[in-house]
Amino acid sequence: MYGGGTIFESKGYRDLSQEDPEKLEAFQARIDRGEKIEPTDWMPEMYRKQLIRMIEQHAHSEIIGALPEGTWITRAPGFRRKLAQMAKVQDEVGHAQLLYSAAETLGKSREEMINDLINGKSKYSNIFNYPAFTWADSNVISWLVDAGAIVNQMANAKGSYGPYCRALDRICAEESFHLKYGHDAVVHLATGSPVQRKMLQEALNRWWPPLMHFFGPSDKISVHTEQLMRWKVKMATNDDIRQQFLDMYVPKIWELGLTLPDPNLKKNPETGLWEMTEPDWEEFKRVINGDGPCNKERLAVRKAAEEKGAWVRRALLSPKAQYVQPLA
Ligand code: BYC
Repeated sequence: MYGGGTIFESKGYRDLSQEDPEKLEAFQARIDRGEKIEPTDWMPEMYRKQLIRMIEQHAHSEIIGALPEGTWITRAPGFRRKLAQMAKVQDEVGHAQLLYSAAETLGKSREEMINDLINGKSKYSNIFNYPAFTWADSNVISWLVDAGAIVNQMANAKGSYGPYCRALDRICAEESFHLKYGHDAVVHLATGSPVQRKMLQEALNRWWPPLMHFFGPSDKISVHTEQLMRWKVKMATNDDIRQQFLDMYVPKIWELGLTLPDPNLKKNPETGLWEMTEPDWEEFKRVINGDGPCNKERLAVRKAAEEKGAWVRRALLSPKAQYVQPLA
């Protein structure tokens, strides 16, 4: 449905009906008891493949996600903001390292994952295919995209696959710091001059629709949620996480006197749920399948980094590298 070769189209993997029913039952029982599954434990091939898909996409999102904020390091207003922006971007790349390592425990090498990213075979988060025109765009990412990521990751850190959960725990600790950094930067603009407030409001208007997409398609059309929740890879549905985010952050946005570009956004006092204009899922599909405003640029930057860094990898892997003596 979403194109780009979903996991169910590829050959050579056993589907659940081909697995040993007894092993499958015991596996599900472990998950139901809340046990963690570790890399050397038996697991159905679809569980393995789903985890590789999700963790790999998450890792790519961190590495590509470093780019929109990364472009603002050289133009950050002031030395302190520059230092903080640089540290934040570096953290995101570190998250990718943790996640690639977690995905590698499932049998796909880092080289394959990076190649699949560069060749457009693997997906990464929709949101990083939009441009960060102004410093305020970068601040909105640091605050609200990180906030959205935390809501998702705090839930899934309690999931079933040990290496992914442990990586998420570490990532969330750093993301909470990013969130504070982003909030501080947003408050600075919100309480600044009329020009700063206008710049912030315009950035918020730009990022809101992709942010609503960030949590994934609505539960009515999500493909993987049901099985992933049975396996406790996902601990909440896309709509649940979107609702939690709205609950936590819409009041904070309104508190700053900012508005959101959706006239239908309101909390229904009877259901306790946020109502909103249905996100444009056609745009979402286009963007995640390679046709967003910055997809080509993002992958080109990533590809250039890969090519420029080839000599470093060659040098490190060279047999001569092991003879290099550490400095006394
Ligand atoms: N973007 O069945 P569904 C960060 C795809 S980065 C792109 O609901 P699922 C940060 C989905 O892959 C943190 N594609 O899928 C970094 C599937 O396609 P395939 C990013 C999306 O997996 C730097 C199809 O749509 N967070 O914080 O059950 C700076 C059907 O969807 C998206 C993560 O990666 C999307 N937004 O649920 C600042 C969290 N949504 O694969 C910040 C980990 C859906 O069948 N991932 N698709 O071709 C997840 O939690 C889940 O994968 C999702 C989607 C909730 C995103």
